[in-house]
Amino acid sequence: MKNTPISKPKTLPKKGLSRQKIIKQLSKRLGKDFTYDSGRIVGSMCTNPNRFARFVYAKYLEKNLGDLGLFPNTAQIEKEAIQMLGSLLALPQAAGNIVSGGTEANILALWAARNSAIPEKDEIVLPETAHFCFDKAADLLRLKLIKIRLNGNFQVDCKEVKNAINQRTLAIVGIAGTTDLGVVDPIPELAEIALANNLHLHIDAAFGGFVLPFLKNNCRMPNFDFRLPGVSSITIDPHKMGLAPIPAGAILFRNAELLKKIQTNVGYLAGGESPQTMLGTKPGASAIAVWSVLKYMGTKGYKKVVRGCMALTQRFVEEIETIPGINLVTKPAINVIGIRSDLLNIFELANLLRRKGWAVALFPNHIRIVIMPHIRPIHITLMIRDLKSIMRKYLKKGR
Ligand code: 0PR
Repeated sequence: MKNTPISKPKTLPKKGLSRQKIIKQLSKRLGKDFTYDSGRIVGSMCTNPNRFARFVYAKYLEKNLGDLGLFPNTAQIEKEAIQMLGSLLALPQAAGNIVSGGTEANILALWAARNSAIPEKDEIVLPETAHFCFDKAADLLRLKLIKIRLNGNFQVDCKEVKNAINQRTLAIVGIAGTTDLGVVDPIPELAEIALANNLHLHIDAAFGGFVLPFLKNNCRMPNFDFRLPGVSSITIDPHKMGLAPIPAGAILFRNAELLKKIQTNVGYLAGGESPQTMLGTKPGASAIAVWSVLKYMGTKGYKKVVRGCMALTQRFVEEIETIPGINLVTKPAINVIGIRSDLLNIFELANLLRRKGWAVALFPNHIRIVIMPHIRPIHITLMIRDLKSIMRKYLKKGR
């Protein structure tokens, strides 16, 4: 944004330009954006979409999941994509939709929870680390967010969750892979609280959903999915670690009744009833690309990707621990790393890294690094070299 020169508003050209001219303009201008291939995007939760998924996406651009009468087979593909994601989350018969991303999925989850409860219930109990899309959801749905502080492990404090529950509580949210540090909340405990209080428990696994099931020590990790009877819905984003092209999120509900709570049946379209949720016209290509990338990668493929990211995460972490002046916020559970400093202001550190060409994410007290599949060992080597040089210079100056 900073680099965009102030220019006159553009008007629609009278005569269309040639393709060649347009492509030239686009390459010149868009070529200045960051690219995943460069390895310089080290703070984002997205990555280069899988090449085959891109091909499939481009092939089926005309498909519209807003008109199921015209595209019943696309609807079936979407359903199967949800079933495959359901099988990953221990409930192949889950109901749900491929949507535009985690934001839409989380909004749909709270919308369904609200429509399933009595009107007096309007409070959502959630960790203070919840993604800002929950603030949007609360605003849209006129819900009140009760943000709960964290325990010493950066997870939501379950005692505080219990204390916050009252007659107006509508739902609880737990996060499997927080935006800031990739932390997994104590979801089995949240599930028990939800069951005991008859509340909807929504799990935001937008990022962690495609990581946690594929970790080496996965069997030793607490469950976060539909294996826990208290879990009512889960967000999982194929356009993050699932390698699908943007836009692709998914919302999964334990049963079709929950999904029905937010469906509108459009009756006037060819082929009769067409159930829709938030969107009307909806990209079928996204759902088809998700279906394809799931089939193409299989659990074996995702395991390989996740384990590759985790090996690099481990290497990065070990290197960070040797650099004077900076520390890890906490030992990362997944491929999201928080770096903090007691010496150097974190904004300054982020700026210095940005000046060296690294696009990191900046939180109030730490820098977030996400080791996505486009990060190669050489990128780790280069980033560590720059971090060392920044800290060396700073420590020298300070003395
Ligand atoms: N839930 C969690 C846990 C998330 O981390 C995010 C996004 C969402 C929901 C919302 O997902 P959508 O952005 O798909 O609607 N987390 C990323 C973040 O805030 C989004 C992102 C991704 C931002 C790539 C920048 C970027 O380059 O970091």
